[in-house]
Amino acid sequence: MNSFLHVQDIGDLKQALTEAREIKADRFKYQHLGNNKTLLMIFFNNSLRTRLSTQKAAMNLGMNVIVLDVNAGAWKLETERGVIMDGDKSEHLLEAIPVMASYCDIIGIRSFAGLSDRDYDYAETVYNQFLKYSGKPIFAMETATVHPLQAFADLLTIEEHKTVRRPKVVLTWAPHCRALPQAVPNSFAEWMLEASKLEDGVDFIITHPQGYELDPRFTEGATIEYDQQKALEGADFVYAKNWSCPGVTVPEDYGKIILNHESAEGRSWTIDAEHMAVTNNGKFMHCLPVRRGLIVTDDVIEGANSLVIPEAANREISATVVIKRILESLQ
Ligand code: SN0
Repeated sequence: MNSFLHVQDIGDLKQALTEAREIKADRFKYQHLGNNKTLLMIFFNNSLRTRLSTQKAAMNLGMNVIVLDVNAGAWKLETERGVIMDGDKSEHLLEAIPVMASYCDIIGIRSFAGLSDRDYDYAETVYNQFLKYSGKPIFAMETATVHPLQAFADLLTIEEHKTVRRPKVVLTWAPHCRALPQAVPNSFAEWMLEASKLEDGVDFIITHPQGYELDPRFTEGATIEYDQQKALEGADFVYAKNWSCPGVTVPEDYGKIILNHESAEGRSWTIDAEHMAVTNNGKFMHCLPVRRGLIVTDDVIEGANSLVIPEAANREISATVVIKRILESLQ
């Protein structure tokens, strides 16, 4: 595996899940694989779970790890070509990439969407520059449009906690005070739709206010239900997430908040006990970090049906599987 962005990159999903369970039972099983290999993790944005779980995963595999926070001590990096660099950015990514690549064997990248230029974000410009100019295998630690390590961990969590053969999984938009990327819902939709093709997979529904339609390349074939209450009825898993306008129906709205969290309608999307009451004793999921009172109420996230902690713990497992696959392709 030379690049990890999409569910297709992991190959057979059932096999990947089997491997995840095997690694969870013995997470140091492949410790020889990473001997004398170095992972470089590059962060253009904040991180807690990704940073810790991916480093732990690399350590499970016996690797050395270097972490670079681009915004905390490195030169500010220019990412666009054809600009006169007379501002605050001292170094161009096109020199920085091969330099960084010379010190490592695998690169993980966190680079959020800028949310101002849809084409730039959806072309995965930064990620693809790393792929092109590093000559190393690259994996996404949340890029402009995807967060596959999260979606893989989410699928594993659903598999572990389901009580019926084909659970009903609902992705619901929830209000937020800041404009957030679409990476998490994009990947969640992509992975759930792939899982829905499995015999013992999932039934997947997305609910969001009008105008928040996700890019069809991630939701092709998904059921969209604009009535949140109707979508939540009988749900076995409720996956809440805010995202800003994907600009699918109104391109000028890309990256904007189009339903304010302070409006009555916005607030009506917050997951509380009343919302959970119509589900099938549904489990609550969120990738974290989560804003209480906006996305979810304290009682729901602290309740017995909240999976947010096991979900985060599974990030170590998904990352171990992915880095293991990359190491195997380097052998
Ligand atoms: C990121 C997002 O993509 O929504 C990372 C999630 C894993 N979330 C945020 O940036 C939340 C920031 C905030 O202020 O709540």
